[in-house]
Parts: sequence; structure tokens; C-alpha cells
Amino acid sequence: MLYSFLYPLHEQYSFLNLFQYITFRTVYALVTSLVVCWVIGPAFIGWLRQKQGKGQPIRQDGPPTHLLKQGTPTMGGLLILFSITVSTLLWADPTNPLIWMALLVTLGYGLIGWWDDHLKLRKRNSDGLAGRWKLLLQLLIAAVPAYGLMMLGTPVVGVPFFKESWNLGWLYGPFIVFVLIGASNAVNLTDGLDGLAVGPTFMVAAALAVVAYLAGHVHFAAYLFIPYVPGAGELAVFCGAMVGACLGFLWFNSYPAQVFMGDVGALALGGALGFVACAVHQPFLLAIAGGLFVLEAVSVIVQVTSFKLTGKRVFRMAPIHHHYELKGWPEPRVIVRFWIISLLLAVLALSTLKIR
Ligand code: 57M
Repeated sequence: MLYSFLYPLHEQYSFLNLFQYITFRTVYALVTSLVVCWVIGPAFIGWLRQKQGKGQPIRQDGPPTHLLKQGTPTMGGLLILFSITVSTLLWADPTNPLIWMALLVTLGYGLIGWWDDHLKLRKRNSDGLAGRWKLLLQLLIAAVPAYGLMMLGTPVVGVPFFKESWNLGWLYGPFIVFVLIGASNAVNLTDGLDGLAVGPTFMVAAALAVVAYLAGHVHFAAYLFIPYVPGAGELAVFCGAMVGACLGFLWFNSYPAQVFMGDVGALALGGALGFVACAVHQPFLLAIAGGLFVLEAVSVIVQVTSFKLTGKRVFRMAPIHHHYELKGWPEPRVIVRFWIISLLLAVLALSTLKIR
């Protein structure tokens, strides 16, 4: 919005020329969402705690250390979504359809998560929304940006380490839906320790901000042999807002957490990462940068499959972060070591832009 109102005045006030630069608006989108979290976070968390009473229902069959978390409020993801939305509307170009699709996915998946969290709190258990309804709603919401991206551009995706892109044709639509749902649920599964999901999320969002900027720049895209996506640069501003919101939430979610993000946050953030990756035509880069989320989801698939086929578990408990908890690693050690792996994967993902 500031771009639309202030940039046109740059002839009278030359410093407003800054607003044309995506890098400038990305940095201040990050600062804005971070400050919004700092300013309203304490009061909002106090309100959640007062409203939720016993807070997040803690499962009895989880790691014993988690029972100490009883009383921690959930749905802190509402703070993340509010700061992302305010900052994006302030700093991004509102005439760019990719921005509105990104907000649709983020807020739409957030709404699904809110309903799930609401049911858990109302029923005082960790069941929430039935898996089939959650999946159906995620699919219906994903279909809209999938159609939009199919209409906006060509169905090509970048392939790490190769100069050639793959043309998926009509398959790109269903592929986008798969990426959105997969990323959303992978982040959701990962959100099982204090800061474990929000840390890697800001790292992946920062990497995607760089990729979006490069993909939206005709010369950089040509130089790097990646698909040129007109208008993709604005998604760097959205990613900047995500990074700031995640850092701001981490301020309160770091161990020992004062608040959990809830499905309202986890599903939304995962959907947002999935959408940006597809919008810049680099979904495979997301699989690398978001490799921790992939690892967490795969650990569940392996565990459930093994148990169903052989009656034996591969891990002490899935997702894999619980396995290390039950091995005796203190929670902060699991969290920070997983962050280190996530940071390494984000950097490696960016390096693949040059290695091809
Ligand atoms: C999402 N939710 C956390 C919090 C957060 C199929 C199976 C793998 C599903 C999985 C599951 O239930 N996943 C749901 C993970 C929960 O966190 C809430 O949920 C939101 C995210 N969706 O924002 O509101 C608990 O995680 C802990 N937590 C923190 N700090 C945070 O910042 O400590 C969360 C955020 C919170 C809190 O304790 O209550 C969760 O873990 O449920 N199931 C599991 O993850 C369970 N694994 C399992 O059953 N494994 C089986 C089979 C099915 C694979 C096995 O290994 O044999 C574990 N989780 C729990 N108890 N809570 C183990 C049992």
C-alpha cells in the first residue's frame, strides 16, 4: 500500500524513490512484522492464557517432559498471521496477484488450523478436526492458487543442478496442490518442540525471499538458468514479512515456550512456504531448504508403515524430534541441533542456484 501511495510522490520528494526497490521494502516488511509481534505479543499471550485456562491439551502418551507444558496457551499463530498480513499489506505492491494468492493460502490454511485448535480446546483433547475434513479443506483452498498459477505462467519448474527446467504441463496444477498440502502438514508435524517449527520456517522463508528476488529479475534469472517469473520479486516482500513474524513469534516461543503457535500457525506457515516455492517455480528447492520438514514427515511415514507391516517401531517415537528426546537429549539440544541442520540445508539450497 505504501508503494502505491508514496512512490508516485518521488518526483516531489526524491527519498520516496526508495519505495520502488524490492530489497528496501523486503527489509522493512521484516522489521514491521517483527515490531508488531514485539508490541502486541505480551498482551495477546496474556489474553490467550486468560481465555484458554488450561491451555494446550497435552497428550499423556507423549514424552513425559511434555507434561510440564500443561497450561501453555496455544493459537499463538494468530499473532504470526496478523503481523504477516499487516506488514505485507503495508509494504507489498497490492496490484500484484501473487501477493493476494499468498495471503489467501496463508489465511485460508490458518482458518483450517484455527478450527482444529478450537475443537481441541473445546473438547480438551488433541483430536481436533478429523483428518479427512482437514485434508479436504486444504485441497479446496489449494485448488484456487493452483489454478491461478497455471493461468498466470507456464507450467515449468526449476530442477536443482540442471540448467533445463521441466515442463509439467497440466500436471503442474495437481503438483502445486500436493506441495501446498505436503508443506503445510510437514510443518505441522514438526511443530512439536519449543521453536522447532518456527526457526526453520524463517530460515526457509529467507532463502525463498532470495530465490523470489532472483526469479523476478530477468537478467539474474537468465544468468542463473532459472525460470523467469514476472512479478515474483514482490514475494520477497511477503517472505520478509514471514521472516519478521517468525522471529517475533520465536521471541515468545523459544524454550521454555510462553505460547504455542497451534495448527493455526503451523498449517498457515507451511502453506505459505509451499505457495511461494511454487509461485517462483522452484518447488524442489523447497524440498532441499525445507529438508528438516521433509525428514520429520518421512520419519512418521516410516514409523507408521513399519509398525503396520511388522509391528515394530523404527524410532523410539515419531516424529523424529521425539526419538531424540526419548534418547535423553534435553529439549533445547534437540531444537538447536535441528536448527543448525535447517540452516545448512537453506544455504545448500541457495548454492544449487550456482551449481548447474
Ligand atoms: C502436530 N502437535 C504437537 C501445539 C503446536 C501421525 C502422528 C505422527 C501425528 C502426530 C501429531 O499429533 N501431530 C500434530 C504436532 C503438539 O503441539 C501442538 O500442535 C501444534 C502444531 N500442530 O503449535 O499447539 C504438542 O507438541 C508440543 N509442543 C511444544 N512446543 C511447541 O512450540 O512442546 C508444540 C509446540 C504440544 C506440546 O507438547 O502439546 C504434538 O506432538 O502432538 N503425533 C505425534 O506427534 C505423536 N507421535 C506419535 O503418536 N507417534 C506414533 C505414531 C503415530 C507415529 C509412534 O511413534 O509410534 C507424539 N506427540 C504427542 N504425543 N504429543 C507422541 C505422542
